Amino acid sequence: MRVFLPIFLFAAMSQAQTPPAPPIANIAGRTTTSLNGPWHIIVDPLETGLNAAYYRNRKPKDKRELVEYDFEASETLNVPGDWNTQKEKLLFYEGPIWYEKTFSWAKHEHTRVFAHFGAVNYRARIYCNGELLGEHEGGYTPFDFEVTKLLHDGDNFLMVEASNQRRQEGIPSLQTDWWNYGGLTRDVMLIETPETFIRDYWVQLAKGARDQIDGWIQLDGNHSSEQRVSIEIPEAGIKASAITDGQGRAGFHLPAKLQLWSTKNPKLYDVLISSADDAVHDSIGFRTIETRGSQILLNGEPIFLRGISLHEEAPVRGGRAYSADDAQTLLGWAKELGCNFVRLAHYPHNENEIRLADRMGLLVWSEIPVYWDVAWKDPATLANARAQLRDMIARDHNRAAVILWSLSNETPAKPERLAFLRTLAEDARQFDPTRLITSALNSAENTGPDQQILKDPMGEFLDVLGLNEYYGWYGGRPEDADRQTWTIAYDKPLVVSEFGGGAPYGRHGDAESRWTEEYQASLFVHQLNMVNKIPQLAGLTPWVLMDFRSPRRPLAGIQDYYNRKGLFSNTGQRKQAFFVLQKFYRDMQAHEAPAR
Ligand code: GCB
Repeated sequence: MRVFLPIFLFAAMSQAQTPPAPPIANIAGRTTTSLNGPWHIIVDPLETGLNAAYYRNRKPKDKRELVEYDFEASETLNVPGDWNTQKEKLLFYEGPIWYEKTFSWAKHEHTRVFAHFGAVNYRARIYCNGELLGEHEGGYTPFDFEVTKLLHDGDNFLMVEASNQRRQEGIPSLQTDWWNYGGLTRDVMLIETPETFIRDYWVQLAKGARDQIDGWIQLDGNHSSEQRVSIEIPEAGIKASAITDGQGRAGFHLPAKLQLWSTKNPKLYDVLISSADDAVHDSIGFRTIETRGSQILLNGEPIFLRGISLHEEAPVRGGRAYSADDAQTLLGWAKELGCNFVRLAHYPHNENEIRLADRMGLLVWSEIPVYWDVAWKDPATLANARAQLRDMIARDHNRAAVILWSLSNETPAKPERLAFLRTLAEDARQFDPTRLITSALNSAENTGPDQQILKDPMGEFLDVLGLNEYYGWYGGRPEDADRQTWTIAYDKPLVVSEFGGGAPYGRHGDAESRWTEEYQASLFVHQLNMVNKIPQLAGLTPWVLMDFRSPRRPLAGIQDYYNRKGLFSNTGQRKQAFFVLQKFYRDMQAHEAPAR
């Protein structure tokens, strides 16, 4: 009799595997072969597949042999894409699904090949031609595994056991107010590189300087000899080279006369990074971002962040967004609203979206899913959060649009949470000394009738404070917001990172009746009136651009498993509150200095 291994295997194996290195930068600038499209799948709620070694992808050798799976005959799912919205039976599914893709390959001399995954939610165990490549934890960051030695000419197969099982120790942990979309949610491809290739590079203005580029280039491969690497920005007349050290790394400091990237003029330069064997093009913008007291300065000038929060939820089609078209619709709506800023809640969104923000001149707040309560005392949880932060920053550290790295959202005021988040802040500063660090806080306290104070100790080590408050929805009445006063205990910029209320599109009534467009619009009017009086206010990202699926929102006929706080419905209709915020932003722009 076969003994069934317990489902803890995923966790046990996780400890034995080292997490992959930071992802290869700028996949769009590489030689790639897409593995998108249909993948065969087996839904495996009991984790039978590991014990039965599905990863071998076997066929019976003769008519007597028992093999109880057959990928070739199995149903398919489209990649990229969550599984929940592709098959009705999987809408609420949480557990493992095995994915298999057969592809043909012709080997080239002196190249290396990596299997690249834009994101797999939440844990992935990856196999190539039956061999385990490794594991990855975290549903929103890219990763790659080398497959050079495992590929052969002809047919090969990749296999992924993807599991969206929630775990107490996970990042996020057990509770979220968004759908736990599982699967291979972003692009999958093979990346072919020279034997020694440019893995990553940093080309940005030095902190606070408008005429100096600071940067580095990191090679992967043979580091034993010094190698010449170069950076060229033809349009700015920049051409420089440097020699790598024993770790394959070269740094450079270059004087530069550049047209700065701004929200009004999102200028991007063609940048060419090259080494003896490799060359990568990128489009990079140059700008500075700093704070002075309670102001945020873009290129040395104060800027008010006219923003909106959004989930990575596909408009109209539904499910996890991933495409350039999805990004165009969502960010197009933000622009129409009058935004110069978006808060990409609550996890790193896909690269299409960040690249589009770069081109559209939309500033970005990017966040890791340290959401509500997590296992603060568990070292593995901290290591996982640190890896997600590292990889979020690694993927987007050359994007001018990104100005804020957010470490967390609404974490409870427990002493153990502070050490955890302080470590993340230190990491973020080390990975990226130029951008600002924030977190969405919700620990304001009442100090008297109609008086609140935000003095969360995290404020000590953040550059910008985020404040989520739901006056008029989870407590208080919208019209009473006008009387509320807020004190912020730090002389730092404040972004009110959430407020809002729910209303299905087309549900009308008086402004005192919940779940009506009128109530939501009135809440916006009073909220804007209230927050506009906070002296430190430097930006807003109300909750939320579009209605999104959430298992926490079952109210029949109204929510139907959607969080209805969107200014847009999930099918793209504008609610009354959209026009309230649009007017507020338009009036603000009318009074703004022209150069921003
Ligand atoms: C919050 C959370 C957000 C929720 C929102 C709500 O404070 O940060 O993820 O979706 O409130 O609608 O309650």
